[in-house]
Amino acid sequence: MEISLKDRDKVGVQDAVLLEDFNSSEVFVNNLQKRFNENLIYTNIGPVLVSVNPYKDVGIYSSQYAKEFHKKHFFETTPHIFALTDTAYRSLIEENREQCILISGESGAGKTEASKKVLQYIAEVTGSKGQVEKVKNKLFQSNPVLEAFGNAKTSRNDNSSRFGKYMDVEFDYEGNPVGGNILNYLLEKSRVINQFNGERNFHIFYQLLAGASDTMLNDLLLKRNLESYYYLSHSQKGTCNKEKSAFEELNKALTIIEFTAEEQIDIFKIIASILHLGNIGFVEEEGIASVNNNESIDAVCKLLNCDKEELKNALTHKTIDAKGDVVTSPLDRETAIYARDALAKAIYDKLFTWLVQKINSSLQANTQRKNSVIGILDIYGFEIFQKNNFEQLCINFCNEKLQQLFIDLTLKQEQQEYLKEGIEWHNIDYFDNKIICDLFEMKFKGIISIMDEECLVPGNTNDLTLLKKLNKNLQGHKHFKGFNKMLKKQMKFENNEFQVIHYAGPVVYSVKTFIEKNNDLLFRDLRYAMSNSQHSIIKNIFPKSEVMSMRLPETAFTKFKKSVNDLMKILIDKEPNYIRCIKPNDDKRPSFFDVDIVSHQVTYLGLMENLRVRRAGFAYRRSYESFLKRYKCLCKQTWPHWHGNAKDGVQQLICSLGFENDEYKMGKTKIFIRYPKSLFQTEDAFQRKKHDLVSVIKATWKGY
Ligand code: AOV
Ligand code: MG
Repeated sequence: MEISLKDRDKVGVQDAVLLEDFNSSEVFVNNLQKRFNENLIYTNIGPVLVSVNPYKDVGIYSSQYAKEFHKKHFFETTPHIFALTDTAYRSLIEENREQCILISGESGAGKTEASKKVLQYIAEVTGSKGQVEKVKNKLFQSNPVLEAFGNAKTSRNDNSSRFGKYMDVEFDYEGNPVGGNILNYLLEKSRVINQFNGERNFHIFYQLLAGASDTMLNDLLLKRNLESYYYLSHSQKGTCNKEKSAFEELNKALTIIEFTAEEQIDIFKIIASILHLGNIGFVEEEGIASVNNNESIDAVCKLLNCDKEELKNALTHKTIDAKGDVVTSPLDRETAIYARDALAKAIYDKLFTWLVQKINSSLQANTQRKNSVIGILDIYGFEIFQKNNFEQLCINFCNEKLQQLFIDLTLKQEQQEYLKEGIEWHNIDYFDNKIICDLFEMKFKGIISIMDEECLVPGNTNDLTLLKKLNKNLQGHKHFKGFNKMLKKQMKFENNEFQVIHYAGPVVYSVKTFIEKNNDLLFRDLRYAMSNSQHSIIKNIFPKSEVMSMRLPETAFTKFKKSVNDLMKILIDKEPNYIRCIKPNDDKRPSFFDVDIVSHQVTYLGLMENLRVRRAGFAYRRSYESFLKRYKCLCKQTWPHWHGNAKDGVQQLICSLGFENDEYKMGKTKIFIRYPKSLFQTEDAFQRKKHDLVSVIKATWKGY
């Protein structure tokens, strides 16, 4: 690890724990910027890796490059995603400690690319025997499939993942990948029916229209132009060549993952049926809607193999079962459109989950043994926009839980290391965000419970009654602020807004559409019609048992909370490795570092808190052997050779360097140095000595 004065001025320090002023985010960001300007996109905070998206090829991911990291100690290499992956992989193989790699950051910060680099590194350093190669291939090919169906162009990222993903890679006792499993979270299904200006629907729609042969399009009753489809007509137009080759790649990937030819065609039939569904229009007479376009509904029924009259009826009626009394009533035009869109979203969402399940069964390891795993989490980071809604509340709740996990695991790890090294442990002063997690999760009184109650209890509830209830119940909570006149003046609140003070800072949410989104309702008539379909996937994803069930369906937030809590259970048993991704500017521009934009993310990623937790203990630790090897020339007793054990050698060295007692601690195998200053002084002395030694050698050579 080179940390000479010259280097520090020019390229910053490669581990932020070595910054003199670890409380200043300005100093931290400045250090990132120095490194970024030198194309050094990675920086550590102890074991946490911070990555700044270069938006250009910086030439650091070749096979050759990967080899340089293999079997090197973390301290011997520069910060890199390969170094982090190697550490995780070796802890798994050599010490049998299960690992997870947690990647977070804003949209466009480089999370998905990072997760691919992790897989790439694993592929580089593991075997290539028949079965192993096949599994690796499938793991790689799951990406184009999930990206086709789960990614879209947004204003922030041309290839934005609109779902969260956790992937386990399973290894056998030799350390080779033998299987995998993927969990998906919260697909942004509203994108299917509507997109913001300049954004697009999921890639698959464009890929299909551009890439399918004429015969296939004919079979799917589709035309090639996007304008023909209501669900695509608002979106930004794409370039065809890219879509065409992506479609070819997708088909190859589906085949490698062992989707049969029929399954592939059935998937595309569903995608086509969604486009046709969007084109179904309604007319209204005396408040009663009817379908006005037979061509589209015919197409949907043909593709999904379902009964036309049944679907027509289901799109325009609503049946309620009120304590045994079954009542069917007609819908008005607005509600019929709502029902149609809800169906399109539900079909797409369920198709996506079905795809993930199919990939999982293909990735299932071919063995009875319990394999050890490395989990990779690529999930939306903390979000704060001009307008924050239900989706941001879910995402930010998830980030609170991940922060809680971070605190638990990092402190636990630190504590364990101190214990192992026989060093006295002092409690670290840090902000514990449990209080915010509780604000969400408390029984009866938490945000999620209150929302559920307002959704599930029949009666005249709406977004504003929900807000009232939140205000009433959570008034006085340190991390919740509801609307009131005084706050309105102070904080420019609207009367449909509330604020949560998250660990990363305050966020104002608008309750508009909360009830609708949390209810996530698909009328029973439509569920029933789908469950009667003869299409092999549709009847599978709309099982009869679910339609018949009298139980109230779970709300969207409660479902999400459960899946997040399940994820926490998976992660808590693993050793965490963190990658925090940052985007340098909002314009996807290479070589441009916008200090304000980066500072904002440093705050919301909780990086200063990361640094503080890490620095509350010892800034720097190193094994006696490597410390002695590097610095032994600074002490007469240890130079050029030290014949005793390394620990005694380091003790000699430290004494002769004049370290004060509170500056360091001697562990069983490592020296722990509290302040970076002590280390830098040592390092600078070393650099001077090296310079002197080289001069002496040069002078001696000249003398010859
Ligand atoms: P995200 O996953 O964090 O956003 P991506 O991983 O998709 O972001 O990265 C966005 C784009 O940034 C990529 O398409 C690349 O062009 C570029 N990029 C990212 N990492 C690198 C890198 N290491 N080197 C060069 N270019 C890179 V989102 O899924 O939207 O939350 O929702
Ligand atoms: Mg992504």
